[in-house]
Amino acid sequence: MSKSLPYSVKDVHYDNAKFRHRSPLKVLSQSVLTLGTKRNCASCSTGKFLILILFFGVACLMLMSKSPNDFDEKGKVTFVSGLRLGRLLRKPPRLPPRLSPDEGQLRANGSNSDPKWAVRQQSVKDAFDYAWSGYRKFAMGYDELMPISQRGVDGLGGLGATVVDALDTAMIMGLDNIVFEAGSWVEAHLLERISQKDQVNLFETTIRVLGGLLSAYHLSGGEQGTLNMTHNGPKPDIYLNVAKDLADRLLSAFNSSPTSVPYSDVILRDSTAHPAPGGMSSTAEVASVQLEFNYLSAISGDPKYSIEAMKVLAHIKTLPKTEGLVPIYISPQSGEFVGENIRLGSRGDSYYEYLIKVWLQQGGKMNNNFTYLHDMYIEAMKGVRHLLVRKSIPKGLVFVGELPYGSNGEFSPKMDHLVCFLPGTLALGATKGLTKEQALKENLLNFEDLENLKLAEDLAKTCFEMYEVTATGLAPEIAYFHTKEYSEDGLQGGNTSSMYANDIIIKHADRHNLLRPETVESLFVLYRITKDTKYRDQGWQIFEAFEKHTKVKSGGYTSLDDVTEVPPRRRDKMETFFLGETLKYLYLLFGDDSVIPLDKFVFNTEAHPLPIRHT
Ligand code: DMJ
Repeated sequence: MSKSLPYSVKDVHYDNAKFRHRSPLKVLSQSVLTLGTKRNCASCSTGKFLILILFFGVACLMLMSKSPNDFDEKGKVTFVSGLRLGRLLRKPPRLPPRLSPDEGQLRANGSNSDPKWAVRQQSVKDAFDYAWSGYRKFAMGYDELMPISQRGVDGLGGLGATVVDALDTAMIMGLDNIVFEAGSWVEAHLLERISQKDQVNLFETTIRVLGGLLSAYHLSGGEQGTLNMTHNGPKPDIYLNVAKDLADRLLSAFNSSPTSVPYSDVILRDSTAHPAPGGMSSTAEVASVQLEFNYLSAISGDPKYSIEAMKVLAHIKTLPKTEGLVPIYISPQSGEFVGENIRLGSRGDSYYEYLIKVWLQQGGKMNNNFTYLHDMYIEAMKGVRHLLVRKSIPKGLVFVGELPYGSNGEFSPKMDHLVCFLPGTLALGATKGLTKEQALKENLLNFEDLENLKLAEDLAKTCFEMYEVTATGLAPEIAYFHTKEYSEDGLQGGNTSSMYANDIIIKHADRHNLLRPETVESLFVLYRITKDTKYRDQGWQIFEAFEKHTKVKSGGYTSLDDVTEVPPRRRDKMETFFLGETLKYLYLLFGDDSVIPLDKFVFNTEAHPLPIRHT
């Protein structure tokens, strides 16, 4: 194992001492001391006289001056000198760190007013329209479009997953015709499908179909029309009824298991459930259904969904962990983690995402029933910084690796594209959806938050470079990073003109791109939080690469086999998350911050926004 210093020690750029506020009393006593030591004057009579005058003046100020804060509860001004003295002696609050120079610049740019972003946002909307038209033409009602073969395929159990995943994106984009088509399909077919279909995966069905229905409910005016982004398609209650029917069947995954860890698969038609073939459930899967089940309980008035889902997190809280990090498998039979494989890529990722998002969903307060989730998240992120974060050579990209054999085994410098959700989650967890500027101004960021925010920005850069480094400008599914301990002869990032070509290693088996959203998701969150327009520029570059290499002439967009060659070999699949997530995040990235604000909504792991409960 590498002996290099952990990220948190090596890369702290925040010197908290420089933000510390000094009290007037401290200033005075320090001045006296300085006077005494430097000029040896305190013993002479003039010196003593000056000090006396100084003390007298300060005492007068304390007794006589008043400020707008000196009001009692009834609005009367108070003149209790003890209070003022107390205030002077009290440990002063830490002043917000000074903004980095580029932030002043960012404000001056007024990036939201630049019309080019409206034009770019329209291009994303056109791309969504194009993707939907291809799907509707060749695959309406199937889970996914195979754009090259021009037909549909049911890869997710046959619930028309693209229709439901795409629905709220169409609402957000104001594409009323698509809302009408997708909504009408849901109303006409989905209940029947749910009652007839066989096996589905609990997690995939929850995040894509249930999550999509719940967002559609909210955005179409559910909850007494608190928000209504569309006037087309069915009434909100239609979505709610379908969601309840689906969730009632999915609950069998929880009820059939002997522990609070649910089985991974459900047979919809008879509401039975069983474990995955190997017997294990994925940690990310069982811990990433809570946002959806909680919201369903809130709007249906039936607590059973939330109760079952939250039992999983309460149970995981009691299990042993490695600095907050958990193995990627968990047994529904024993309720214990299985194996030692720790990673933030597949099967691990959204466990960490939901810890902080469920806490935020429940109002983001300390000292309530959900605080344990925040604590678990903070501990896990410390663990990530200590055990999983390294820098590549020669150019020093910060990346998150894996511990396939636990913390005593060898470190693997492998990073799935899936890990690129992490920059966004880290930034969100740090500011709780406020802008960085606002959070700094209000002195809301503690040391952990600042470290996590810094890591978020570093990792977002790495995720972007995973695109920038290839010949197509699109990221591979998995990248390895060149370190002192690890290199692979004959393999590098693909594009020799990139300054990171030697830092990033792309193996032959990992060169595909599935139109995944994680990097643009993080660019969107980081843009909203930092207001740094570089995230928009990067998002635009990625969008252009999708347009250039994945658009299919006859309709839709396709996954690729190899991002390192031009033209790239193509696969024949348009994943549902391209419409549900990738294009939604790009659209929001180029648009106005007031649309789905991050302090009022949490996005589930499939990018379906659910409102935060403000109680
Ligand atoms: C999505 O289905 C979800 O984001 C999930 O959490 C992981 N990956 C895919 C998209 O890449």
